[in-house]
Parts: sequence; C-alpha cells; structure tokens
Amino acid sequence: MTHYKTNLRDITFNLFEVFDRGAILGSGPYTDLDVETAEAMLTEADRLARTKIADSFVEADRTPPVFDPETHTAPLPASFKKSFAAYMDSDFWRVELPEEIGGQPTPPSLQWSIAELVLGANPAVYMYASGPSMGFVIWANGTERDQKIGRLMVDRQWGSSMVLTEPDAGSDVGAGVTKAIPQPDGSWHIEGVKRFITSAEHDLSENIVHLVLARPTGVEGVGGPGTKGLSLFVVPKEHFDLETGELTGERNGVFVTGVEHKMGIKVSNTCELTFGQHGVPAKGWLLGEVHDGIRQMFQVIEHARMMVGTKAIATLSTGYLNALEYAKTRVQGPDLTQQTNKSAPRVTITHHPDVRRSLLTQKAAVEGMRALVLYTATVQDRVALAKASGDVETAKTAHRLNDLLLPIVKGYGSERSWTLLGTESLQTFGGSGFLTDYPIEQYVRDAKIDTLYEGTTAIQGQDLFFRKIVRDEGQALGALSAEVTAFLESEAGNGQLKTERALLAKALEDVGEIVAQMVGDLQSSVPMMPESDPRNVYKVGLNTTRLLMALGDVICSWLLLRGAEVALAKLGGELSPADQWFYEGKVASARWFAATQLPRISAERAIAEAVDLGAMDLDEAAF
Ligand code: ST9
Ligand code: FAD
Repeated sequence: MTHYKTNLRDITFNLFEVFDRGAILGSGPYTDLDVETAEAMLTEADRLARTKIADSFVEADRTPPVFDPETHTAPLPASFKKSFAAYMDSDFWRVELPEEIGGQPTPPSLQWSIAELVLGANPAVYMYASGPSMGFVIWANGTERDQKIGRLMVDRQWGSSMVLTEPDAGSDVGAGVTKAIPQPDGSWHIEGVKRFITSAEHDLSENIVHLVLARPTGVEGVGGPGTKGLSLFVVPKEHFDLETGELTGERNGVFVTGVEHKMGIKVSNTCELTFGQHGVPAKGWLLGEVHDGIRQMFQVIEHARMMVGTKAIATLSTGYLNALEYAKTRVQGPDLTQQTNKSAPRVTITHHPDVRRSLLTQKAAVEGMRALVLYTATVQDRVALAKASGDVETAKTAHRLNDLLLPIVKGYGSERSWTLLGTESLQTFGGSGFLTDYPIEQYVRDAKIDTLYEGTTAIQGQDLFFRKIVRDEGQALGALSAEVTAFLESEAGNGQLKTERALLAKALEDVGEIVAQMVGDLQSSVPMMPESDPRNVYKVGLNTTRLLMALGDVICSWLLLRGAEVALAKLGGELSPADQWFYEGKVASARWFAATQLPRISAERAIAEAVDLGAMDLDEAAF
C-alpha cells in the first residue's frame, strides 16, 4: 500500500478556480496546452506519484546506498531504480525545459503542481532527475560547446550536481578555497574538496555533470575574495565525445571520497567530492567563458529553493492526510461532554476538541502554503509570459516579486512544515507515530533537511530583509502589500469574511511596523546618521527570522481568504456532496488560520519593537 496521500483537488482548485490558469492556456507559448490536457497531466502525475514513484520510498530508506571507497561508488537500491525509471519514462521532467532542447512548454504553475506530487512521493527521485534541467542552465548560459553539453545532458538523461559547499564554506559560500587553474588548451584543472554534495555519485545514468564553483588562480583581474571571485565550471565525471556524447572511457579526476550517514533522505547520496587528488586532473570548462560564477549559480539556487519549499509542503500535506485517516479510525476515550460518565461509548479521536484543533491547524497550514507555492508559481508564469511577448518591464517587476517570495516559500515553508509534521501530524498518531510502521517518522526525518540546505532559515530571513526589501527599496513588498490591501478593501466573501478581513488588516499593519522598526534600526546603524551606532544592525539580525515567519503568515492568510471567497461563491450553487464538503473545508481553513495565527503577529510586533542589545551584550561564557 502506498504511503503517499495526495490532494489533487486542492491543487486544481488553486490552479483553475483561484488563480484562473485556464486564462493563460491555449495561447502564446502554451498554444498546445488546454485546461483538459493540463488536468489529464495532473491526473497521470498523481497516479504515478502514488504508485511507482512512491513504491520504493520506505524500502530505499531502510536499505540506503553503501559507499565503496575502492571504486568511489554508491549504487542505489533496485527498488529505487524502478521508481526513478518510471519517472524518467513518464517524460514529466520535460515540462521544465524549453522546446529547443526537447522540452514541453508548460507554465511554471503547472510545473510546480506536478513537482509537488513527485516531491511528496519520493523527493530523491526528483533530485536525481535534475540533470536535464541543469543541462538547460548550462545551455542557456553557455558557449556553443556548453550548449552541446546541455543538449547531451537532456538527450542522454545524464545526472548532475550543484557544487558549492566546502568544509569551511557553508552559509558563507564566498569562503570557498577550491581552485581553478587555467590550462593551455582552454580547459581548467579544479583542485580542492567539496562536501555535502547531493547526487554527486549514483548508478542511475552513464555520466554525471558537476556544476562547480571554484576560484580561478593565476589569471589577472579574476578570482578575488568572496563570492564575486568565484567562477562556475562544468566538470563531468566521465569524459565524452562532444558531438555524439559517447563516453571515451577516460575517467575525469573528480571522485566521490565519502557518503554521509544521515538522519533522513538516506537514499539521496550526500557526497564528499574530491578534485584532482587521485593522480588524474579534474578537468573542467568555464561556463560561458565568463567569470560570473555566483550569478550563474543563483539561477540554479533559485530553482532549488523553490523545490525545497515545495518538497517541505508536499511532505506536510501527506503527513496531514495520513494523520487524518488515522484519527478517523482510532477509538479512544469518551466524548468530552460525557467525561464523567465512565460507561459512556468510546469515540474516534476526531471527536476530541484538541484533535480537531490539531487537524485544522495542519489542514489550514498545508492549504495556505500550497497556495503560497502556487501563487509564487503564477508570478513565475507572469515572468515567462512577459518574456515571451518581449514585455521587459512587466518581466522585471514580476521577477522582483518572485525574488521576494522565494525566501518565504523556502524558509517559512520548510520551518512551518517540519515543525507541524512533528508537533501535530506525528502527535495525532499518539505512540504509534513514533513507530516505523507508519510513514510519519520518516517524513519528520526526511523533512528536517529542508530548513538546512539551500540556505538555512537564518539565511532566508536575511535574504528577505537585506536583499529583497532594503536593496529593492521596498518595491516588491509595496506591490504585494497593494494586492493584499485591494483584497481587504473589496467585498470579498460577500460580508461573510468581515472578521477575517479585519484580522488580516491588523496583521498587515503589524508586519508593516516590524519592517519599519527594522529599517529604522538599520538606518541608525549607518555611520554618518545622527546618533548612529553600528551595533544597531544586530537588532535587525535579531528580527530577520521573525519577519520571515510573520510575513509568511500574512501571505498565507491572504491567499486562504482568496480561496474562501471563491468557495463561498460556489457554496451558493448546486453542488455534489464531495464539492460541498470541499468548499466548506476551504472556508473553515481560512477562518481557522485567520483566527488562530494572525493575532500572534501583534505579539511578534511588540517583541520586534522591544528588541535591545541584551543578547549581544551577554558574554559568551554566560550562555
Ligand atoms: C544545496 C543543495 O544546499 C541542496 C539540494 C540539492 C538538490 C539537488 C539539485 C537540484 C537542482 C536543480 C537544478 C535544476 C536547475 C533548473 C533551473 C531551471 C530554470 N538571488 O549578498 P551578496 C548573488 S546547494 C539571486 O554580496 P555574499 C548575486 O549575484 C548549497 N542572486 O552575498 C550577488 O551579486 P549582486 C546552497 C543572489 O555575502 C552575489 O550573489 N548554499 C541572491 O557574497 C553576492 O551577493 C546556499 O544556498 C539571491 N537571493 O554571500 C548558501 N543572493 O549583489 C546560502 C546573492 O551584485 N548562503 N546572490 O547581485 C547564502 O545564500 C549567502 O547569503 C551568500 C552570501 C552565499 C549569497
Ligand atoms: P553553517 O553555515 O556552519 O551554519 C551553522 C549555523 O549557523 C546555522 O544555524 C546557520 O543558520 C547559522 N549561520 C551561519 N552563518 C550565519 C550568518 N551569517 N547569520 C546568521 N546565522 C548564520 N551543498 C552544495 O553545495 N550542494 C549540495 O548538493 C548540497 N546538498 C546537501 C545535502 C545535505 C543532506 C546537507 C546536509 C547539506 C547539503 N549541502 C549542499 C550543504 C548545505 O547547503 C549547507 O549545509 C548549508 O548551506 C549550511 O551550511 P553549513 O552546514 O556549513 O552550516
């Protein structure tokens, strides 16, 4: 039986009823795609995810790959290979690629809907399958040579890895010391050790292309300190013929020298990757023949941050649905109104108010965050459509909004998902949740990584405030705020969402004040300002994660209420019982989230406004 429970109804509700994606299908770049075809794709992806892709989820966790130091290999279990093959055979990965290199033009909103289904079923399948998409990045940034490599990665379905982290360079990528030394033939020799590299070794494809950040040496004007001194290199595991892709049989000098033993996602190989230390040079090629590494790598990182947020939310979704199923059948204790009657009939735990609190908390959070992912994806639709029609200004504005939303999808999405999986989904099972008989304990182990890789939550909070708000001069935040305000001023919900609109208005005001406080603290830390104190920037740093979480709550609540508005309109008409319950559930989620989550933001504002330097003044010895 599959571990994976999906909520396709909620995905299609967001896509077609709330965000009206039907309006962008059938024309422009998506001429060949109508709503019916999109729905058929989702139905098939849902079926595949629940069956063949999910099939190896548990077994691969229990029998993870074993690293062989003699051969530098870590082969994957047979069960996982079957799941991977089913995904590759389905061609769903092509939706992320342009037609020119074998892709199927698909709006990002539909791409991420399909991705949710795969990532929830078996996240490592999606990650091992990223080679063709990485090929696209190489193709899009590359010279004629790189474009050939990019195409080969698609045509031959090669694997790939993104290679940034080193033992002393984690969050601080700019501390990386891996070197790149130019060669007379135009190639580079890479020397150094990278760690924690996902998918750097496996036996799912004949070749793996590593995209590596390294610091050029011996070249005038490039390779200085920090991230700006890093360049991006294409480093294959096996050398190949550039025209045909046939492997030459010559091994490149990049070897996996260790695979980590982890808490979760055990089937996803996390590798130490050593360059040029096994008697063979690790040969690489400078991507696009330009020294622009960190900017190029961020094209991959942006995609991967969206992916990690989507993975986290997909896992919470199946965690909630498993918990719900269990709660409907687990009989324990009497109804609270009968608690003094010792012979009262025992009821299923869904009758207990505290279990209902927990279930609604999970349901509302999942639906809010799914809406957050899909709203962000619609902003990416906007970018894609504007680019296709040559509307540069719209593309830029939408890109800025996408930039603002990404740390929220990744940082807020992963924090809320992981926390709720443990405190609510697992808790609903009682002691049984702690057992390996149910998938929840694996979900909790597998989802913890989402708050760590692709930039920890702290990094997402700083990215949000310093780069996406301050450096952007509040433009994207202002645009988003205007969208929320327009909703607040509308008659959304036909009078039935008045209380929730008032709660949202107050939360929007509170979050605005948190931003104002942080901007004030930042300004007061800048030398030249009257009475400035450079240490005041610490006050900002004490509030960045707070802002990330508070803004995430506001956006999720707004999107839930937009959904509730649609649902209320539908509830006025004739409906099947299934639709009646679905729409009632949508309204209930939105109300619950607004009532239980938004009032907390006033407390967060008070905490933010009261911030002082006490935590920074405390001697380390006193901790
Ligand atoms: C990892 C992988 O953890 C885990 C999962 C792997 C899954 C498998 C792979 C799947 C991959 C999918 C591939 C397919 C791709 C398909 C794509 C299809 C389209 N946004 O602020 P500064 C840039 S990997 C954009 O001074 P510092 C920008 O160029 C490891 N760009 O930073 C900027 O220049 P400028 C993940 C950004 O102080 C320059 O960086 N590791 C952004 O030098 C310098 O900026 C991490 O994520 C942004 N948000 O360095 C590290 N930010 O300003 C986390 C910066 O002129 N640490 N740039 O524009 C950080 O992010 C740090 O903040 C830092 C700081 C390193 C950026
Ligand atoms: P550190 O940077 O040492 O952070 C430790 C703690 O300090 C964290 O809580 C962090 O939030 C905090 N901290 C650090 N700096 C700051 C700061 N300036 N302000 C506030 N707080 C800060 N990397 C790749 O390149 N490619 C991959 O494919 C890849 N896959 C991975 C897979 C797994 C399973 C794991 C565990 C890691 C992977 N990574 C990969 C590395 C991952 O991106 C890093 O672990 C992550 O960026 C954090 O770096 P770190 O572990 O060195 O922690």
